Amino acid sequence: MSNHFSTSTSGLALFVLLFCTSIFFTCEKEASITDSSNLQNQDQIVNTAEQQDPIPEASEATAGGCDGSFRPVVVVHGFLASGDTYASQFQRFSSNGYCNSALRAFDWNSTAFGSDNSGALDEYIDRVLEKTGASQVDLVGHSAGGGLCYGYLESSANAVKVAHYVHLASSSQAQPAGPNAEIPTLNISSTNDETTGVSDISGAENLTLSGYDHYEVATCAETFAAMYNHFNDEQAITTDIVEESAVSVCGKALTLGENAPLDFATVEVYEVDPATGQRISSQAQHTLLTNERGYWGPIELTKGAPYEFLVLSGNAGDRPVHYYREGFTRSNPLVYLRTLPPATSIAGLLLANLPSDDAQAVVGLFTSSQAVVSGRDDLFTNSEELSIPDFTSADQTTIAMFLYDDGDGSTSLDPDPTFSGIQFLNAVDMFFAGDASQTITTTFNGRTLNCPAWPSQSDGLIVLVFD
Ligand SMILES: [Ca+2]
Repeated sequence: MSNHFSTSTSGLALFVLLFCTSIFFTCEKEASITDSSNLQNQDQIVNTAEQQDPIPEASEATAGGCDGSFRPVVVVHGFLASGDTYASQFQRFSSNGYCNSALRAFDWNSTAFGSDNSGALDEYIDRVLEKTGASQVDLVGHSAGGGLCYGYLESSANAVKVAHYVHLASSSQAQPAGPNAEIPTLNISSTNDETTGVSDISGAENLTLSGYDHYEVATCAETFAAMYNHFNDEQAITTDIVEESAVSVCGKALTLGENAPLDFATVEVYEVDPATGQRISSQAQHTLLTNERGYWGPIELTKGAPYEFLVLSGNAGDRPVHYYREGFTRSNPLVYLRTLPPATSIAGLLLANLPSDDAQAVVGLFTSSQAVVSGRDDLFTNSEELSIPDFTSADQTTIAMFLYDDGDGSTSLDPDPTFSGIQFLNAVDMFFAGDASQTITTTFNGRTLNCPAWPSQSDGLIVLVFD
């Protein structure tokens, strides 16, 4: 099993847009596309008040609007991940003038081993081409997503739709992509990638980074600069995620691992007190309904303020999930909210041990642009260090950790053996009394997220996301 896991990873996030001065939100304009950057039909939003407000003027970087002449970019995530792996890169592309409508994330079920997702990817690319009017896209695959893309591009009928390809932290290949090696291919890997290691593609442009983990190969600024140059034959203006004066976000609700969209789920959005994670108002700032493809938003948020996103699937037996996010400084179209998959799925089996018990709170920690690596990163929850070799050795490439108690009401920090040998996920014994008036404090590399200790049966799960 570990071999399967090793070719696929990643995960997280992307972002949004907004800077177009004349377009309200690219998100909803593309709602009919199945991808991650498009959004739902406006009439499915419960609270539509914010839609009547004009989007504020864009920031300096995007003032004057985006440039619709860029070729669309389609990104493909890896194992256990989702399109939001590319949130930071989408924000960098938009910081360089790309329209959000040209930035597209394909979500697929990376846990269904043996399934062929090429057909779904092809359908997706066709829809992007139709929607944007472009004749070709630029394609990016990370980890297992790289394998998917390479297989997809073996067909000439598919290859003609792709102008350039970027292969991130994925397997070595014999030649550039396309049946005749005709697609200009950029292969990026890292000497510090403990999952796939350094790869090589003869005849391609090979870029070997150092210092970056498996996940960072997809999310780092160096990779962005190389991708931009590969697509456009010129240097990017900036590799920064340029702040905007006003931010809007949109995203998707879906199950972890399977990426099954949650249709007609309710998403309540609360601004929270940075010091406690408590809601500033008991009234949600936005109450949204996801569309049939799981998309929600866009909504305007207070720049820099932390937020809680409460996801209520509406399905019997599903528990609420309370997402806590750091403040947004730039619009983000890839705010993904994952819920637990059914116990019948692979990911669901792994997560079936998560307690449902009002005596305790259950916490998931997600670092969206990197792994947590012992010796390099610092991760603490309620003053307990979690960035220790047992949970976060470099070879585990830990991007998500679950914290819960085995039932004895005390913290032992023992790992849950269910997760041993599985990359990217880990679980550690910690006890948090289920009391929403109490605060759980988590610090990652100097950044802090606070949240209430929601009782896990009545109020569900807590997920903290560090950008
Ligand atoms: Ca315990």
